[in-house]
Parts: sequence; C-alpha cells; structure tokens
Amino acid sequence: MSAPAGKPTTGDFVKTEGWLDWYDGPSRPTFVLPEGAVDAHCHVFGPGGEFPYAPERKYTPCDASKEQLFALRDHLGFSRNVIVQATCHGADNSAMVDAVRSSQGRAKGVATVRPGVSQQELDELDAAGVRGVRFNFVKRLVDVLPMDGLKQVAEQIAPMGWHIVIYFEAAELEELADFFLGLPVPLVVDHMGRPDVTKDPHGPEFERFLDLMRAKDDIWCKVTCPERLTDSGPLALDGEQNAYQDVVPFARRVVEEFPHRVLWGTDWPHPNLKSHMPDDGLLVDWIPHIAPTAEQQQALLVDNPTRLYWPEDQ
Ligand code: 0GY
Repeated sequence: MSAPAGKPTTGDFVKTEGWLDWYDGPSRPTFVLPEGAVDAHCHVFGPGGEFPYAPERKYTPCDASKEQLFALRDHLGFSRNVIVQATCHGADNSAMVDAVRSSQGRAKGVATVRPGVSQQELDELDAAGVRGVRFNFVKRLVDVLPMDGLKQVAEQIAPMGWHIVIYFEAAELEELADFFLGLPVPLVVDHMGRPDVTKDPHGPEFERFLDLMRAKDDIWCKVTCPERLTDSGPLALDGEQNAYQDVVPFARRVVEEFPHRVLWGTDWPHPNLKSHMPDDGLLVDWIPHIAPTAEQQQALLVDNPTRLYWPEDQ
C-alpha cells in the first residue's frame, strides 16, 4: 500500500488514511491579538524520523514540527504557546519537551505520564517548562487507564504546583465528575467538555458541564475547537465569515460566566480531522464572536494563560 499524498510523515511510518493534513497557507487574522497573547492549546507531531510515534498510538499524523509551530505563532500574532502532548506520542514527551526547550521561554508544556512515573522524571519535565499533565478519557484516542493510578499521579504532582488537563466526551461527564472533583490540583477542561452543539446550550447536558465549573473555583476551561465541535461547518449558510456559529453560544456562556478561568488555543496541527481543515487565521477571527469585549479578550488570551503558565511574570 502506498502512503497517502500530502504532507510527509518521516521515519518508518504511514499516515492514517482519511486524516487531513494541517493547512500551511493560513490567512492573516483581521482580529489583532492583544500583546502577550498565548496559544494555550497546540501540539507538535514528531517529526517521526527524529521523535518516533508511539507504538500504542491510535493514529499516525503527518509531521508538524516545532519550527512550523513557531512560524504559525508569529504569523498569527501570538507571543507564546502551551504545547500539549499529543496521544500519538504516548507517554514519550521528547518531541514536546524539545519544542518547549527550543522556544526560549516562549512555550510551556503539558505532558502525558504513566502511573508509577518517577519523581526524577517529573522534576526533569518541570525544569524543561512542563506545568501539567493531561488525563485523556476519549476512548478513540487512548486505552483506558486505571483511576487509582491517575489519582496517584495527581497526588505526586500536587506539591509541584502543576495542574491536570482533562479531555472527555460530554456523555461521560456524569460518570467522571466525582473523580474530577476529588483531584487535589487545578483542572483545565479541553474543548468545553466536547458538548453536542446540536443540543440546547441552556439544556441539561451543557448545564452539567457548567455545574462542574461552578463546583470549584480552580477549574478552567478551554473554549476551543469549534472546527471539531461544529455541526453547521466552517462557513455560515448566508456566506458570512461568521464560521462555526453553532459553537458560539456554548463558548459565550463559559466566557461570560467564568471570564477569569477561560483559555483559548488553535489546536494546531488539528489531529484527527476528516471533514475540513481550518484556516488558523479564521480561527483567530472567531475569537471576538465568543469574547466580544476588550476585557474578555485580554483575560482569555493574555491574563488567564499567563497566570496559569507563567505565574513568575505576575
Ligand atoms: C485535540 C483533540 C484530539 C486529539 C488529541 O492528543 C491527541 O491526539 O488531543 C481529538 O482527536 O479530539 O485536543 O487535539
């Protein structure tokens, strides 16, 4: 079988069929990001020839290097990145750590670690600029991990001032909420807990998610990934550049109720997209639809991520 065309996957890897490559001609956003803006959710993939993909991965991406990430950062007008370990690298954090180390202080990291991780490994990650770990409960992405092992990791990282990024499907929240609320560290929820945006943003499912946010004042939310959550698609039917309209009311509810606990990121290079690949410039132009005021934008893009990831700057 020949490898699908498009962007390369280096090393001894074949890119997953049907998986779209990231888009390398992003427009320059018309929305001008405030000084010090942080892209608080993005990844690097490999390059596979240098940082091999993990044997337990559920997909094989095209490469997306740190240089390409930093070029996107500069093109869009961000100052900094938070680089989240992608599942295709399993618990081998080398590619992410290499990117953070190469950023000259302009990136922090979120790692994946396994239960039983040594304190020495955690200390090395901390020295490199890692500030949290990600617990992923999305079954298509990872094998299920034992909850008591995760709890043990949480207790290990608590004295380090780290947090836990949690990723789950909305339908799983009811079952997971007590576990989340028992974790002894701040939590950061990926992509608003993946709401079904065909449902009512004021309906019981999204209220359950907002109730999680209300339960503790150190739970944060990334109001991210409209391209992943949308049902209506990238462009409004009337042709206006108001893309992903169906996701807007969900994100606005979170921004309005928790202005000081929201974060935003591109999710570049957008793993696992099959319907369309977003133009990252247009994604940035989506921000004023979910955070219309200058105060909300400053909190979302600068103050909140700086408080969480660069507290030394405060
Ligand atoms: C995201 C979302 C996804 C994938 C990953 O690490 C990953 O593989 O995070 C997804 O497939 O929903 O945050 O990038």
